Amino acid sequence: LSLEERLASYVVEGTKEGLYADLDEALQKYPPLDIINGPLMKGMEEVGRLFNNNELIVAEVLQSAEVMKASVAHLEPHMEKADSAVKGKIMLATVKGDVHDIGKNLVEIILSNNGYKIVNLGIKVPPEQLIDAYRREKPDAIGLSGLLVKSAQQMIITAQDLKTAGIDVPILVGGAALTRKFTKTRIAPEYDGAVLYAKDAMDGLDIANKLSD
Ligand code: B1M
Repeated sequence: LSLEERLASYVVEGTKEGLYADLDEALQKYPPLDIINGPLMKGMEEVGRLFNNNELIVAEVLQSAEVMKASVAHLEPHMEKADSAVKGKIMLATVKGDVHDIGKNLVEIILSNNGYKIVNLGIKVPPEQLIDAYRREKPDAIGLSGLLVKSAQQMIITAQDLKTAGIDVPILVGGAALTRKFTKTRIAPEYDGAVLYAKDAMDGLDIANKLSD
């Protein structure tokens, strides 16, 4: 197998045997984010496909997620860091009912490496918790992540609850079940502030930078 194929296969197989040596080799050729967005994400897509076809069980997908997390942690120190002043404070959460956090945590790494102070509220965060944390932390923006189809619906509810609580800072939304169109036609109308869709973590950074300019 080529290096790229091996990297994808660690994720698919859920094994770390040889992973770190191959990640170090890949770092000689590619920037860390390209390794994540390329071979590692390709592995995750395959995991998603196999899971969908009932060829993998949740326990196996958890091992794949573990490999993805370990890889991101290994690559993180090699990522470019802007030593700029703090550009703003962003609160991140995976919405109520959803446990997927690899994408959200990647967003945290990218934003915090680029001058943002991040308050990461974790997973399955109900609107009430988000509102309490908003009042405590006073962030400049709120980032919501969700991968399940029902999480897209949950984002509508969350936006409504935030609005009712009088909150109108920009909301950044991302995750596999969302689209730009859904964000614009279904979530944004329920909220007083801006609701912006990010297709990936880098897009999230671009949007945050535009907001803070
Ligand atoms: Co789950 N899962 N999962 N899963 N899982 C999906 C999402 C699924 C598509 C798999 C499938 O069936 N093909 C499917 C969803 C179906 C649907 O609703 N459409 C699914 C399902 C069904 C489930 C369960 C219901 C399974 C079950 O129990 N029967 C269950 C849900 C439990 C719950 O949430 N209540 C479940 C559980 C799990 C595990 C716990 C085993 C594990 C998660 C572990 C973890 O996160 N700690 C898991 C995994 C790993 C996946 C897949 C395979 C991979 C997700 C991932 O981490 N990708 C996934 C299939 C897939 O996506 N191919 C799947 C890598 C990550 C970097 O990408 O999170 O998309 P992603 O983030 C991207 C962008 O979306 C974006 O940036 C990132 C890239 O830069 N982004 C943002 C994300 N959030 C953002 C926020 C932003 C900006 C950008 O700003 C705030």
